Amino acid sequence: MVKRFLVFLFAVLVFLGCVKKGEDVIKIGVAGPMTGDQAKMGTDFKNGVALAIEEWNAKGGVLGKKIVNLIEDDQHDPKQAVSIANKLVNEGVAGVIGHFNSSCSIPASDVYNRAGIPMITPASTNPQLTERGYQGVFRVCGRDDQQGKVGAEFTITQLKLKRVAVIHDKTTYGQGLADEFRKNLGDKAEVVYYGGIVQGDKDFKTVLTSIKEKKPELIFLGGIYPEGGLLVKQSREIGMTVPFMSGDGVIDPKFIEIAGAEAAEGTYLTFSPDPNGIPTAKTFIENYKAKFGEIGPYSIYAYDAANIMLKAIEATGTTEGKAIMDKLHSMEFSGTLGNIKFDAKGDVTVAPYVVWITKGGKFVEHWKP
Ligand code: ABU
Repeated sequence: MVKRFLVFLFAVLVFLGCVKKGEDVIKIGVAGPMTGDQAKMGTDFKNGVALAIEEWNAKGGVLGKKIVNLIEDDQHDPKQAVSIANKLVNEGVAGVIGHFNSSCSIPASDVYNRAGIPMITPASTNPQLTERGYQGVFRVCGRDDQQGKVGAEFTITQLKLKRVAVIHDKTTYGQGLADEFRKNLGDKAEVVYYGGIVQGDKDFKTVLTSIKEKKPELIFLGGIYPEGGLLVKQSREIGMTVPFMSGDGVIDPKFIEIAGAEAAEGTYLTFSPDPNGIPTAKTFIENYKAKFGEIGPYSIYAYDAANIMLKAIEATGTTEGKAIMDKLHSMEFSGTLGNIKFDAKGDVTVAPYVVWITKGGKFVEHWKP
């Protein structure tokens, strides 16, 4: 009698939507800085993944199930990244697209690895992420040992500069990229200043004055656009006119907005080639613009990462983590950015970094090694 009552009660609860009858959706986690001064990057991730999921759901979802995205904010804080990684694992995600910052992706990947859940970061470029032998960690972007080399090569062979100041923001990404840039200069240029700044600081005039005294011919920053924009603005304010160079962490219109178009004019950065010149990216760009406005630098990477994860789930026929990871390692994916294949570490086999320049308030592709 009691048993029959419990069966009846369960059926009523299912009917009322209080209890889910098995998993009727496939959950994909989206993690990045959704609030704070780097929120533009998190928003680009969120939008890119949302567009991919909307397209899949319009075709019936994957494995006959609707796909839902669970968006979590790591506030570009490593501790918060671990906390939301645990939350996503507990919510039963089949895979994660994220995080943005290498300093978040690395500790969060420990959590996903323990749980057997694959992650694909659209943007974390620190080499260490894929150097720890985790089978389920992937990135669709390149690595800082690749982009640091291109930045140094440009400085030596194109700008022909001999005295360089190197600054970083003391993060895994910022310091790592600064070190790769410095290493690749070798003995071809002298590093006349090397030092760190603190993320979130607003006044860099003291450090810039020390740098100015060393008479560098170029300032290189390993860091993100909020500090990059301020450094450029304030270096011009104290009368420094030398070129400024950075990496992919500053390629966002916010950098130019913070620096001011005049101060940002002629600044260099390394990033992958302009998607506007890639025929396979055309439809994505049109659809994204219609829905969200201008694409951000990593919107397209988030879109490709989500599609790759979903294609791997579809091809595997399951949401079992190990099977998806094996599929991610063995498949070749045709993405909007071209064909993507992962190597044994989870890195892309091709990462074509180029140098961009800021001209007339816009980023323009400038030099290809
Ligand atoms: N790669 C740009 C910034 C994100 C990161 O790697 O920390």
